[in-house]
Amino acid sequence: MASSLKNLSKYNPEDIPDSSEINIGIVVSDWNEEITHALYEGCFETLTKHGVKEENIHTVQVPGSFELPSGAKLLASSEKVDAVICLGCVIKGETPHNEYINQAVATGLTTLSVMSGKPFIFGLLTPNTMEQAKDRAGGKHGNKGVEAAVTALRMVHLKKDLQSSPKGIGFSS
Ligand code: DLZ
Repeated sequence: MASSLKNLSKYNPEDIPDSSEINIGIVVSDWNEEITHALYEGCFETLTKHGVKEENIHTVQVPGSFELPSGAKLLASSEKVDAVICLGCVIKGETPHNEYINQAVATGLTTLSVMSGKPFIFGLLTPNTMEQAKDRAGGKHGNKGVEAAVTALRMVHLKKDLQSSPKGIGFSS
């Protein structure tokens, strides 16, 4: 499997333009907080590394990953944000419960993104074990929080580029 071979969080920082005027929302799930807080640290650090001002990063916590889409919607409605990053960790259990949560989050965030024209980023770990989660929250496969931050910035810059270009496809703000 590809992920057993590499750190998935490697990227070229020069690919991300200055982000000092960007506002970001972050929603963090309390479930598996050892993991989600590590994701948050990686995410926050990456945003500030690219110039996002600390006062322009708006963070809220939700009880579990199932609440990520509704928390994201509430945050986007109450703060001026260019993108919302959702961080959670659902570990596979003895029943299909995890599948329902993961599917609901994926569908919820896709719907929010498409309907609003604003990026809602899927920073949800869906591991089989706690060890796999640790590997992806600052361990040997990097930190999914870093990837989520990079994805958010890339999507915000993509939207800005399209809006400012004559060939822009006309997103509403
Ligand atoms: C109930 C539950 C379970 C069993 N497992 C997880 C998990 O591994 N990760 C997670 O983020 N949340 C879990 N939850 C909580 C649900 O996401 C949700 O908060 C509750 O079902 C209430 O809606």
